[in-house]
Amino acid sequence: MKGIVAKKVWPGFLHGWVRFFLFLLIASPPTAIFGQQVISPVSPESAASAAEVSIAINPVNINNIVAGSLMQGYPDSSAPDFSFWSKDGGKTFSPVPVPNPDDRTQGDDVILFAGGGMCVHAFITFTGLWDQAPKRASNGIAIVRSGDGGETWGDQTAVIDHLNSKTPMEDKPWLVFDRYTRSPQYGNLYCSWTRFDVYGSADPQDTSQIMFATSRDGGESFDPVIRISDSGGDCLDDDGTLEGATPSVGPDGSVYVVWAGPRGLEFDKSTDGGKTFGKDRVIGDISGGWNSDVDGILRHNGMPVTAVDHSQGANRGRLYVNWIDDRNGNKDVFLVSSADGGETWTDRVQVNASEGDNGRDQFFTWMAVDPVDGSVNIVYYDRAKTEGTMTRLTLARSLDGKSFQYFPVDIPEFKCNSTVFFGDYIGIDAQQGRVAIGFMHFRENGQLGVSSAVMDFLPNTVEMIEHGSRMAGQPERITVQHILIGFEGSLPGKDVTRSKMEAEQLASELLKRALAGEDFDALVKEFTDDEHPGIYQMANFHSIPDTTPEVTADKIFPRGGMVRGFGDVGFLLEVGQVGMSEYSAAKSKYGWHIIKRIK
Ligand SMILES: [Ca+2]
Ligand SMILES: [Ca+2]
Ligand SMILES: [Ca+2]
Ligand SMILES: [Ca+2]
Repeated sequence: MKGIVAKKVWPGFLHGWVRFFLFLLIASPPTAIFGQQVISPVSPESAASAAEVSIAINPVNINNIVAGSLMQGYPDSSAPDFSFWSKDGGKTFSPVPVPNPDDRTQGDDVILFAGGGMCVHAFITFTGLWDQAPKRASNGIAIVRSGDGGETWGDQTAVIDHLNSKTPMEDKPWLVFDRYTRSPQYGNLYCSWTRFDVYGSADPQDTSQIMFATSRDGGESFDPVIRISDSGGDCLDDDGTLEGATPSVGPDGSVYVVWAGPRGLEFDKSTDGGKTFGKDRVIGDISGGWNSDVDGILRHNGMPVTAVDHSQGANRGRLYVNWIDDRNGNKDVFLVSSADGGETWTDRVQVNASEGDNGRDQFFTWMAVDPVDGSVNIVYYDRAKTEGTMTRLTLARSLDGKSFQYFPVDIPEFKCNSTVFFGDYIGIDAQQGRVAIGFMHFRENGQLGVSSAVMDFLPNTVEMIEHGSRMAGQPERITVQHILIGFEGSLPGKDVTRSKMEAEQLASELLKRALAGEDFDALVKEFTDDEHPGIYQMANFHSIPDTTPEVTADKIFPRGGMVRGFGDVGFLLEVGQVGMSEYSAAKSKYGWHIIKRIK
C-alpha cells in the first residue's frame, strides 16, 4: 500500500450525491416521470392482431431482449405466432416466425432465458380443435430454442403432443428455469399448464387439472407429464376451471406453482426438482373468479403470476403472487408473499394506488422480481385517470413488496375495441435495474399491435435513469480495501462497545488521516472491525450474470450482494482514492466504511 498516495475525494461530494437521489425520491410526483423510457414498436406496423405478449431480458446481456406473441398479416409469413429480438436494449425489434413444420395453429407464447443466455420460446400447438369431426386433429405444447439471442431457432421439442386426437386438450403453459447456481437442480426447465379432458364439456365427469413437466437437459427432452392438482375443476374455461398455473423456483431449488380455480388461489410445491408435488393449499380467494369482464375487452382474466426474489437483499427467497379481482367493486391488482416457502402468507396488499382510483379498472397484470436488487415490478392496464374504454399502462415498482412507486408507460391513451381479440396476458421482465414491458395496444390505424417500454432504474432504488446510462463510466470490476467502524449492536456476533456517536467521530477522524496519505493498510490493521486486510474484489451490476449472486469461486463479490453504500462509494473512486460510506440502516447497516480503491 505504501507509495500510493491517497488522492483527495471530497467527502461532501459523496454526501451530496446520495442526497441528490433522496431529493429526487421525495420531490418527484409519482405520475410525472416521463422521457427516459424507450418505447418501441415490437410487431411491425404492416402486421395486425398482435396480442398476448411474453418478454424476457437475457441475464448475460441485458441489451438482448426477446418477445413473443400472436401476430397476423405479416407480409412475409403466414405463421400464427412470432418471436421478436432486440440487441440494442429494446430500441428496435426484428420479427422471426415461430417454426411450424406441421402447419398447426400456435399461440399462448412464453419467452424465457436460461441462466447461461439460451432463449426458450414455448407455445401450444393444435389442429382440428374446433371441428366436430376434423380430418386431422392434434394438440400439445412445444418449445423451440435459440442460442443467438433470438435471431435463429432450432426445431420443435414436444413437452407433450397428442397425435390424431383433440382430447385431452393442453392449454396455457408457463415455464421457468432454475437459474440459481447453488440449487441442486440448476438448469432444470419446468412447465405447468391446464389439461381439459374435453374442452368446453359440461359433463361433470370431465375435469380440468394442472399438469407439470420437467426437462433436466435444457429442453432437449421432457420427463413424463405428472398431474399436480389434487382436485380438478370443470371444463367450461370459466371460474370453475383450473387455469393460469405459473411456476417459480426458490433459491434452494424448490418449485412453486399457483393457479386459479373454483376454490380460489391454489398453491403447490415440489422439493425434489419437480418429481413429486404436495397437497394443494388454498392461499387466498379471487373475488368474482378469474374470468372477469372489462369494458371494451373481448375477454379478461385475473389469473395469478408468481415470482421469487433471488437477490441478496432482505427479501431473498420470498415468493410473490399477484392477481386481479373485483373485491372493491372494480378491478384492482393485489399481491401476497411468503417468506417461508409457502407455509405462511402476508396480508393482501393492493398494488395500484387506491387514492385516485375513481372506481376504475386495472386489468391484465404481470410481475417480475429483479434478481439483482429484489425489486418487485408489476405492470397492468390502468383506467384510473381515463374515461370510458380509454386505457393506459402503469408500472408499479416496490423495493419492499409493500409500498409502490408508479411509472405510467409513456404512450398515448388508447380506445379499446371489444370485437378484436386482445389476448390473455402481457409481459414484463427485470434484470440488473432494467425493466422491459411488452404489451398490446390499439394503434392509430385501429389495429392491435405489440410495443415495448424499457425503463432503466438505479438498482435498489425507484430512480429511473437515462436508458443505458446505468453504469456509464463505471468500471466493471474494482478491488477495494476498507476499514469498518461499527458500534454497539451494528455487527451481529461482534463485541463492539463504542457508541454510535463515538463510531461516527472515529470514522471521520480515520477518513481525514487516510485522505492525508497515512498508510491505509496500517490503519486497517489497527482499527477495522472487519478482518485485516479487508480487501475485496467487487463486480459491478453489469459485469457478472445475476445467476451468480453469491461470491464466485475466485472470490469476486457481486455488487448486488454487498451493502449498498459499499458499491455506491467504491465504484465512484479512482485507483488510489479514498471515500466513505456513512452508516445508514438501509445502505450501510454495519457502520462506517472508509474505502480505498487499490485496483
Ligand atoms: Ca391465450
Ligand atoms: Ca398437489
Ligand atoms: Ca367471473
Ligand atoms: Ca380499480
